[in-house]
Amino acid sequence: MGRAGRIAGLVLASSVSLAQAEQPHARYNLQQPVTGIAEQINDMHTLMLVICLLIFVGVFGVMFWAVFNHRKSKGAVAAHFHENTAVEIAWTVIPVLILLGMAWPATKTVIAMKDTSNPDITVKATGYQWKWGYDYLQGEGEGIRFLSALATPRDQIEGGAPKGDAYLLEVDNPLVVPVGKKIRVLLTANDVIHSWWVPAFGVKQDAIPGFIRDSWFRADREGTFRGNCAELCGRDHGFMPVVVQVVSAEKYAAWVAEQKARAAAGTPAAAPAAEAEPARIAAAPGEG
Ligand SMILES: [Cu+2]
Repeated sequence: MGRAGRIAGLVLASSVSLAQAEQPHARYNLQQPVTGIAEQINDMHTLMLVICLLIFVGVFGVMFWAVFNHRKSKGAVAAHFHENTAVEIAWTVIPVLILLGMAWPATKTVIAMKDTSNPDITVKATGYQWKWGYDYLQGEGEGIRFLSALATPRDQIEGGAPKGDAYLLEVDNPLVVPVGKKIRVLLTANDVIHSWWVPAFGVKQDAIPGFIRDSWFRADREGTFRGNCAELCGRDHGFMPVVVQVVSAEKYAAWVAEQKARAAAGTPAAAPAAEAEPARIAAAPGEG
């Protein structure tokens, strides 16, 4: 298998395991939505699928009905009509109505996705080859910074040990956020374009060097939610998962206090390499 094939295989494998991790039913559908936006995306996906199915059945139904009932062996003679105004209006107006019916909810959702105003907490996520850096810029936890890198043991990747449930979707330091709060995520990258993607939140935003983009989510329930870098960003593209831990307000406050204490003591435990220079991060060992 060539290099492209290997990359394609990795992408496929990581997205399949992403869907299956913790949610066996997600094998055949989108992941269970955890935010209002993801809920809207899920509903829209179902709506569009139903519309497509109806069009499919309608078009093929008429086609097969015509083929069977107006076949030559039955003595059917083709009708010759041109410039039938009624038909032309119908086949223009009906698709326009269908498109408007799909564009209306889609536009509403896209506008809601872009509304990053009034966040409770703002976090900057920086994509590196191949890990994520998180900076809590505003709100409870302000000042916390750490790197979040793949924690899947090398043995599992090389086939020396059985693969865990969250294979390639586990990190050393997950992003921790409180439940029910609006989290604004600012995105940028240090080297190449990455993409921060958490399907259950309905968030997928490119992280582009030299630019700041943003997105937001408000998780409805606690739990651990997983995603991947969704932009082909280099050799270890398939090895830079996104893990978000949504916890209660109390647990979050405790976590913040712990991080602050660690920072004050200078212990680089759960928040290591806060000041790590990009050059060293890019050349971090342990990959490949
Ligand atoms: Cu990436």
